[in-house]
Amino acid sequence: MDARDEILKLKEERNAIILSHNYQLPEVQDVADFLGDSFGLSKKASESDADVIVFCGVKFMAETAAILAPKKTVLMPDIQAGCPLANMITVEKLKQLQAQHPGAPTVTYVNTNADVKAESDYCCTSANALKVVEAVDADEIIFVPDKYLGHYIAGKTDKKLIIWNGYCPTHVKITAEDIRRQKKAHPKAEVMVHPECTPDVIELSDYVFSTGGMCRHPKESKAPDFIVGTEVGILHRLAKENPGKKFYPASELAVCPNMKKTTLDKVLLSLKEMKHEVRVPKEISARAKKSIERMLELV
Ligand code: CIZ
Repeated sequence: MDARDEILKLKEERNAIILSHNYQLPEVQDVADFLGDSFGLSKKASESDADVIVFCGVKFMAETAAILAPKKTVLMPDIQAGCPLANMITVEKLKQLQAQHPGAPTVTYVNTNADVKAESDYCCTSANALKVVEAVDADEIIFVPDKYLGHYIAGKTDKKLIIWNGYCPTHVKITAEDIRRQKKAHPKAEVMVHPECTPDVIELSDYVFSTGGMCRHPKESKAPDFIVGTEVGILHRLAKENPGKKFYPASELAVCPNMKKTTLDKVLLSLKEMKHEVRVPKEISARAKKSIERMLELV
C-alpha cells in the first residue's frame, strides 16, 4: 500500500479529516478533504463531525482550528512549521504598543499566535481586514503584525492605523520587476496579488486578493491567463480547478519553507502515531476566541 492509500485507510479508522492550506505541497493538497485559507479551514474543523483534524499548514493555523474546535484532537504533521510573520509580534511588544496608544482598539491579522490574539480586540483575515477596520467603533486603530496589509488597508480608509512593522518573508520576495517581466511575457494575463505584497507590487496589479479570492476570481473571469503574486503552492489548486486557463507565478522564489515542511510521509506518521497534538491553554483559547467572535459580529 502506498502512503496515500495508507493515509486514506487510517483517516477512516481514526474518524479524521485532513485540512490543507492553499500553500501546501501538491501531493498534500491532493490527499486533503478540504483546501482553503487558515480561517476557512478552521471553520471546517469546527463544523465537522470528525474526532481528529490533521492540519497541514503552519502553527498559528492549527492553533486557530484548536481554538474553534476545542473538543477535537488537532494534529500537525510537522510541529516545526511556524510562521515568521506571526512571530514578529509578541504579547510583550503588543502590550507596549497598546500602552503607547491607550484607547485605540487592536485589530490583529489571523497570522498571529494565539496568545497575541488573546490580547487583541478583533481578529481579521486578509479578506475582511478592511471591513473589520471600517466597522470598529474608533478612528485610531492598532493594526498588527503585517505592515504591507496594514498600509494597503490604510490607503482605503479614513481611519488612522498604527501599524506594526512585520512582514511575510515569502511575499516580499515578489518584486515589481517580477511583475513587469511577467506582464511583458504574458500580456493578456490578469495580475492577482496578495495584500502581504509590497506596495510597488500591489500598484502594478489588477486585483488584490486573499487566497480565497484568488481561487474564486479565475472561475468568474474571462481572462485566459493569470499572474499570481503569492506563495507558489496555490498554483497547483488554480490549475486543477481551472482547466484550460494558465497560471504563472509572479516569482518562482515565493516559496514558504515552513509550508513545505509538511510531506505526505509526515501526514501518514501523524495519523499513525497521533502526533503532534496542538493545544492552546484554556484561558488563552477563550480570550483568543473572543477576538474571532468579535470579528464575525462585524462582518
Ligand atoms: O489566512 C491565510 O490562510 C493566509 C495566510 C492567506 C490568505 O489570504 O488566505
